[in-house]
Amino acid sequence: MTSSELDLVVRNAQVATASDTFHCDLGIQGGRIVQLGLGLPAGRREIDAAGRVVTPGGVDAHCHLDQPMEAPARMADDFDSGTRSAACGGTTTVIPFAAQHKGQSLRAAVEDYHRRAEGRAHVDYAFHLIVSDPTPQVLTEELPALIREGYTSFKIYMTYDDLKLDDGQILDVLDVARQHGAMAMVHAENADCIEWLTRRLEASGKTAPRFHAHSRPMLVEREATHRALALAELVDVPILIVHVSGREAVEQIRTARSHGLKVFAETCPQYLFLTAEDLGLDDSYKGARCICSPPPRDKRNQQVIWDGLADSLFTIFSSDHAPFKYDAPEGKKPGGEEVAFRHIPNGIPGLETRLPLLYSEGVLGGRITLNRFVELTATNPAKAYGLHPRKGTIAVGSDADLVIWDERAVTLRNEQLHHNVDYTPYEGIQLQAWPALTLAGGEVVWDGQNFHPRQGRGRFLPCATPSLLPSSRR
Ligand code: DUC
Ligand code: ZN
Ligand code: ZN
Repeated sequence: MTSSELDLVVRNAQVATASDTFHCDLGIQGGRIVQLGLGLPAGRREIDAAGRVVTPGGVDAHCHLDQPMEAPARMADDFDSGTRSAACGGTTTVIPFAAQHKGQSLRAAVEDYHRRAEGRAHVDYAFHLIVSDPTPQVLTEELPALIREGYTSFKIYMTYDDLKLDDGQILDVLDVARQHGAMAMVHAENADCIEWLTRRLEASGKTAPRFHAHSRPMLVEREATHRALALAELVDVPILIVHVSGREAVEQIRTARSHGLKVFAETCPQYLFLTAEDLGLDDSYKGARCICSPPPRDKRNQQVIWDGLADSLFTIFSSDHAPFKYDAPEGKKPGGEEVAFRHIPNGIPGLETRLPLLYSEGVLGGRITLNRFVELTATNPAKAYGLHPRKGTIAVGSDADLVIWDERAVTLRNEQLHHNVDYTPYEGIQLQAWPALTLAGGEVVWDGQNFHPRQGRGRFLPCATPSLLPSSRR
């Protein structure tokens, strides 16, 4: 190939990968990176990245888009608005969840979810499964077949009545992960403890949003994390604990690792930038905006999470984007009412703000290295879910999914975001950077001012076996 055939050259970039930072030009052809070098000849299009850091497009491996909910709740973002918002915040691959409802076949859940995504996504996407009804048919036929077809990760819940599995069911599902080399993700909170505490709070009239945090103290997460780790040890399979919120779960994970267990861990922006006080200091309903599970903790626990990001405790940094409008009957005010916390949909938006928050406070705040930022937000999620090296890195042959960073002061306002939610939990926060440009498959999707849609740009990505798993499991 002659270099004149290049579609695009990104010039003078300060490229960061999970392992290295280096200065070079990037040659892009047919949506992929085909050359990395110094002094590449002119391309058909040129972008000057002089003085700018360039990282791989983000891989958001935990987000909920258009996930069917029990009425009246409805997610505010579908694949259109959710992936638009992702792209404008530098994320070029999303992995939301195809959730099985009890009584539904897993295959039907996947087909339904494909219909929701098809033709609407602006960035590439894969699916995790949520297994809520592990019938013999699911365990012996559907799940193994779906893993073979590229759905190589699934989430299991230890709480939420409509999703939770008991310990025997968890063991059965983990055994399928072990046999077929899939990645099992666990939502670790003890359902019975939450129910018991919630009833006690309700009995004493404590139903305001802030009591959500009281109903799910760290002990609840600690116990379930410990149990999930024990169940995985019994089955002898690696697991990934999602949305770890603070010290007690972190300690369980560190201890399990020190005993040689293969455990991966994920955390999210809400555990760095929010505390339980954001759910309210009094009985105001506004705190409903920040209701998510596990709930945000306190400043000391934020530091524990930062420490785990800086050392090797955490594998992945995801958003857990679960978008509900605040002032809406299908959102945080079910049926238009201010209801008791147990009835408020759980989840907060975060697809667009995940990378700028961590880049600003983590990298520019001196808490993590630039390479660790790339590892947590792109490379490891791509490896954990079988998308690497096509996604999650900057290398010859990888998709040309890139973020060019603009290191400038930004005061975050919901009106500048592109999701379909009427608030951001991070309103008014001072950021030090925002993507100046996002490239997805070599096309500009965000230029720092405007979003550039193209119908059908986002493609479905079947996942390979996770490359973070030991090779004997692949
Ligand atoms: N917790 C979850 O487990 N999922 C979505 C949102 C939330 O708060
Ligand atoms: Zn969860
Ligand atoms: Zn979630």
